[in-house]
Amino acid sequence: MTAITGLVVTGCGSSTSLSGPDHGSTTAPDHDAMPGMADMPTGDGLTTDASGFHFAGATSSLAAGQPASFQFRILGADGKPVTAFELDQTKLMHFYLIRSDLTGFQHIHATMSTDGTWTAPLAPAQPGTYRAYASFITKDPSGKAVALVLSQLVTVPGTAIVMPLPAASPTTQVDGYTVTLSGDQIMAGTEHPLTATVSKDGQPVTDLQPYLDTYAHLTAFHDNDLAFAHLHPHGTVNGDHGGPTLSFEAMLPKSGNWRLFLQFQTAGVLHTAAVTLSVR
Ligand SMILES: [Cu+2]
Repeated sequence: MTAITGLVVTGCGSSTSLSGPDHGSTTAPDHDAMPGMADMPTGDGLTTDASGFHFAGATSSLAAGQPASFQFRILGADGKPVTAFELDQTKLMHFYLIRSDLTGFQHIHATMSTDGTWTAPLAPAQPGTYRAYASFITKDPSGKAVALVLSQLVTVPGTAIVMPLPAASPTTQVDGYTVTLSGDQIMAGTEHPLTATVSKDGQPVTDLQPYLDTYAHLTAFHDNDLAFAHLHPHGTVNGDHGGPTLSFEAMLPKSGNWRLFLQFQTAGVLHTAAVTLSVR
């Protein structure tokens, strides 16, 4: 359908990725130019094990309604904790938490102690079933870089008040900002350019600050099974002048509804916009 078609706002000259005839040929160099991009994981993040590595959470339960620490280790094929990681978008570890109804999103940069134990300080979580993800780059025994997203289920005891998934929409609001998605209908398993445009009070926003080496960080979770996807941004950052358009390469591995979490920063404050995207 045309859920996100026809709403393109081309507010600046950098938004040329939507339909350039040589788009395909520019994709690879773009990714190579960004640290970690060439090693983006391809799985759906739904397993605790991949490529000989194991995600070992210290617990599968968190107390409801209070700040908590989630500790975990990444174990190698030899069963020993991995302690050598590579920077990916300026961080060694990206940790995500999301509830089964795609609410309660948290994106945390965990810190590691010398024995390989990672600690993610979490904001209070409401009762329910969650999935906790670790996204990282490390090296396999042969020295080859491996980018992985591993996850496990985490329960927050109590009575869960499950929210219905908001209907697919090209636009959403957060902290006074409006985020509008545009681009072709996204088909499962193929790369599509996706543009997010940020405005405030009807005016284009052009003071986005760099966040993790980009002007926007976009993660997506699939309705029902919580499959994970990280959408790759185009372009490089240059001071606090990001926006109003943000270009991504969207590769969503399966059809259905995805909940997108777009994080961007202005005046030192991080904003997280959530929107539902329908993939065919
Ligand atoms: Cu992160």
